[in-house]
Amino acid sequence: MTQPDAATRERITQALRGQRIETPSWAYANSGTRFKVFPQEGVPRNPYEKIADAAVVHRLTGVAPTVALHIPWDRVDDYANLAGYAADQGVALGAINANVFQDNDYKLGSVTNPDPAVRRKAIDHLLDCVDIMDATGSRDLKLWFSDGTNYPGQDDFRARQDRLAVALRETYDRLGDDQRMLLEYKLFEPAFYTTDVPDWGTAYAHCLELGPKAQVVIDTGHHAPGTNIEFIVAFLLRAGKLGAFDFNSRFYADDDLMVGAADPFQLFRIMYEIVRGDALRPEAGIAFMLDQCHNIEPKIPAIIRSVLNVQEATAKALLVDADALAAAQRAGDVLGANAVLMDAYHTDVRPLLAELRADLGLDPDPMAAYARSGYFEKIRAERAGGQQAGWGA
Ligand code: RM4
Ligand code: MN
Repeated sequence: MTQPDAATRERITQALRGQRIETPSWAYANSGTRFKVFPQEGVPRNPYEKIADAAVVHRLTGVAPTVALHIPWDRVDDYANLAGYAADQGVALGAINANVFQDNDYKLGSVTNPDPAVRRKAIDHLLDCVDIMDATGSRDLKLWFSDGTNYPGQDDFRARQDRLAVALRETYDRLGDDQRMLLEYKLFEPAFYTTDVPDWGTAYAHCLELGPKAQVVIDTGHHAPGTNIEFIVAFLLRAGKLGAFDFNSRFYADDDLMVGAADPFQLFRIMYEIVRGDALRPEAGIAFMLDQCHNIEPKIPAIIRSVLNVQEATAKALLVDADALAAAQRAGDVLGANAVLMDAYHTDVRPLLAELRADLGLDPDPMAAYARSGYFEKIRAERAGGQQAGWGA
């Protein structure tokens, strides 16, 4: 396919200008596998420094104006002050991610734990997170539960679903009018036999029961190999129950690698369903978030690259000739319809994106701009000493 004509370019750049991608505070911090965490130089030592890094990503890409927090990793005394600092840096605080998976009490689960005292503690944390949202002005509470069992007979599936429903209901009822609950699912890990919210169907059923403020989050790394994620996107969008993405890519399990690295074609197919459902506009209410860990690669450039990967997949999805595709589908032209999609996918959108950035007053090449900026040299010097942030702080 040749480069798109002027009218198409205008339509696409218009849509891309409005695109918003949220970066996760924890991606700026140290992370690793269960075998080893390799610390990096210049890593933030507190939530303020994570936000400073996120602001650099936004300044260079122009499309990453919010940063998600994880509680307690990003606990501070004064959340309004943190929000004010973010605003000074040119970004805002995004989703609040609850964490009920890192306390000794949660060995047998958090909100589905057989012990009512542990369940109470877990629910109280979820309610605390809503208090934090009130202070930060965040719209979304993101819930991921590691709850599940390792052995047949270990606990009662049905009782655990009941406990989950009770916890979700209490939290849901605490939400303000403009706040939402985003329920994430994950096939397995750390529980290996059953997980209490293992798939989109389970998350969807709970969200449906809860009401309009509850929606499903699709973390792209949380499926069995070969799962057709774009079908899930289409289904949930049609049902009005898709709330957000946690983007990342995976070769094997929940690898949390850079989105678009393992399978850019899958990312394109996902973004095509978003465009097809007219859900790219921020007003459509879908939060496009990254949920990644940069264990061996430098973190800020990896996050910039990830944002660019989402942008490229989106540009290609926007390039799909909707009329030609619909005509081929109506005519039962299998090969023709497939060719329309593949033409868009094979188009090199990098020149168009470079032009768009120039139009927005940005450097056309954010990766090169970051390398030239001297920011890494600055944080390497400034952040020597102290305790680097990671999955425990
Ligand atoms: C989970 C899930 C959550 C993320 C944590 C760190 O697997 O993806 O979204 O916050 O990991
Ligand atoms: Mn996730």
